[in-house]
Amino acid sequence: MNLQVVRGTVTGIAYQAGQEVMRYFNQPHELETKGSAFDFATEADVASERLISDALLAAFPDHHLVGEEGGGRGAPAESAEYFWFVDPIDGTSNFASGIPFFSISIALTDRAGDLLVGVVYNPVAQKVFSAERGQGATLNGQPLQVSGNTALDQAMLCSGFPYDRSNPRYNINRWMAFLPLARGLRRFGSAALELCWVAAGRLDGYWEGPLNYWDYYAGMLIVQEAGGKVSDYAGGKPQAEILASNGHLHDQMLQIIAAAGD
Ligand code: 2AM
Ligand code: CA
Repeated sequence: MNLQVVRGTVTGIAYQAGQEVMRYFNQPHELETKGSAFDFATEADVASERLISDALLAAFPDHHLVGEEGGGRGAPAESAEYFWFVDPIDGTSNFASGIPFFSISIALTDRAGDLLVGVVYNPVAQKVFSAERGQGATLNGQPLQVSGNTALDQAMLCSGFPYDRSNPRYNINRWMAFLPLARGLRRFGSAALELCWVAAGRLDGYWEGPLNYWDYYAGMLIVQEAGGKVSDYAGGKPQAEILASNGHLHDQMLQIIAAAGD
């Protein structure tokens, strides 16, 4: 498979999905809750996933597709060699509130789970972030590079809070630990785009969890290909909890996370 061609195909599909999503933005929404009142999808999430999965499976019928709003399409997961992870709107809560910070996130892995291609599209700003394993990351075609910042007191950091409210302190201790140490802390509400902002050097570090594969796979490859580092909260392979940084601040951030607790 020619990953450069795949990257171009996926970029086109993400762009089309972005146009579809923008037709729904700032319109009244029907919210369909999924588990809890804070976890929901709009009709735009469903329409976007349908557009993306139809287009991806038309181009790659032998692949399996995992999507936030249903997924499970394409070749059976047991036999497929390649897997797509699709978040049709990352930042749904922003989207539903008319806040212009959300994205479309699409990643390709092989059977072993190694990331091959990642595309994140911000349809409001018309910015497409993409990466291909070993070939670097770009923003609208221009190469991306993480920041060179080595000082935490000069760092702009970012995090997020989960939908699951069963633990009311969730992530507050980490937030409190970084607050006096960093130049700034932000919470924007789209994991995929926040990872891209680490890749672009706007943010020096970002942590959040739990996240799903479709939230972070594309952004994770974009950070790595921009020269940054991505791990779980213990420095290992990311699962549900993600620490992404410019690399220089990674160990220091791991220590602070380990000491802080939830
Ligand atoms: P979503 O908008 O696609 O649902 C917000 O902090 C970011 O985290 C968004 O990327 C959101 O994705 C994701 N997110 C928030 N809570 C989550 C949870 N409990 N599980 C998975 N992803 C979550
Ligand atoms: Ca989503």
